[in-house]
Amino acid sequence: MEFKFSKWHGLGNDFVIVNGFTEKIDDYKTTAIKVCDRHFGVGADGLVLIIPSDIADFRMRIFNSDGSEAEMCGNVTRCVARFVYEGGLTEKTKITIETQAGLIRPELIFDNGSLKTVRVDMGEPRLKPSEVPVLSESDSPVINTPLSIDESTFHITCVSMGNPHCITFVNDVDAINLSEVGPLIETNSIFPRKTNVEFVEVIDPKTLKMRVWERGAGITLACGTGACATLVAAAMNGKADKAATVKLDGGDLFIEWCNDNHVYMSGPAAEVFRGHYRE
Ligand code: ZDP
Repeated sequence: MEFKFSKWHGLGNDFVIVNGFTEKIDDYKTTAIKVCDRHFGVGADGLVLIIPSDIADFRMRIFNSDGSEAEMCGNVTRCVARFVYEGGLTEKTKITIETQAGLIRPELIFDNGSLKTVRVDMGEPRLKPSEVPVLSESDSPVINTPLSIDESTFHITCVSMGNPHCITFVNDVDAINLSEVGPLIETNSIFPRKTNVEFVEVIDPKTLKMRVWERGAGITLACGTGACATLVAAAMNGKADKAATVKLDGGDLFIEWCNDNHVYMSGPAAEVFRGHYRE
């Protein structure tokens, strides 16, 4: 198998992006595992395919480094928007992208001809437990609800941005042993499709510090959908305004939960290199 690819990152959350209009990949799952491997492959948190859509400008599919498919993704969307615009696949600066969880709309924002930021309409947060999904006795949102695992109790808030997120507020986010507690929450039986796991420290109502353990990928430097879910969770818990900066290990994202109930994410996207994969 051979294909051309381009390597991108959004705040250090890195991806191999493949133009599925011209390149052919046999088995997405196995290829994702191989390509994402940091020693035997290219090295990435995920493999992304851009393919034709019947309902939007493009469709994208994302596979985590363990081969599982994610319904949605934030950092990828900003990278894909630049990829299709700069690669001449579209002339639009406001693009629609079909994902497994619905449509998202990235917009390239320029300042004097150079790209300033990519702002993405990530759609509405989904809060009903059945939509996250998270098992719960009632169908009202899971907000600050105790979850006991082994000796520890976490007060969790669950938000779907198309993919599941479980947010816990803590006093000191650096004191959390993410590689130990992350997988315990990710695979807990109350999450039928597993979950992404976020620990969040409130610096002030306009500034949140978040670290993430991603479903299917482990610790990553940033998670766009996770940052959106974090802002929604913080606002619902009365801990932050409806617009705030979310500080991640790889840098900052600006998140707004607007009056149309949509969440908007603004941040950078960068291409690092292009290559030709073969095996
Ligand atoms: O939901 C999942 O399985 C995530 N691991 C997918 C990747 C999310 C991403 N890091 C983001 O920025 O939203 C791309």
